[in-house]
Amino acid sequence: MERTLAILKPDCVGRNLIGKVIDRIEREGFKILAMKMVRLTEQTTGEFYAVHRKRPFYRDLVQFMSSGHAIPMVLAKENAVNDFRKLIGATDPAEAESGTIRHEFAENKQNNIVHGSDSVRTAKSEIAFYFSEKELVENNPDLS
Ligand code: IDP
Ligand code: MG
Repeated sequence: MERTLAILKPDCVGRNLIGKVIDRIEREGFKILAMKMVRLTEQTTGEFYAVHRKRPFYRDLVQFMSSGHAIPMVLAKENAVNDFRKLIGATDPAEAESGTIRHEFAENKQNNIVHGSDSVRTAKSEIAFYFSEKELVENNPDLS
């Protein structure tokens, strides 16, 4: 079963939207393999988003992602990576299709509720960034 990394961002947690967003995720058929609540440091978010370090929005993004608690989770489903990107919608909620999580809940291009890996390769490294093998395999012997 394909896996992807999702993160409920600090705006999602701060606006009490955790349950609503997880409901959407589960209704689309994703299985949550692992999940935890974390308060990320600027150092950690900076590393996670290192691919964007030359972009003008990088500093603000790093500050935003470390401004409150966030919830990384590992999701499993056939075509999990692409299906989750479809479910969350475009980066900018103004461009996200109706029915997508960002269209429904996001305030702006930065505060856009949720992260989703953009390829199977990225998903592998992003999952390893937040979760150990122990958390993934020992908790899910039948799903490993
Ligand atoms: P994605 O989350 O849809 O994959 P990326 O281009 O990978 O979008 O950007 C990572 C995150 O950086 C976005 O989810 C958003 O929070 C923030 N971001 C991207 N582009 C902008 C921008 O133009 N202005 C402000 N924030 C941005
Ligand atoms: Mg991205």
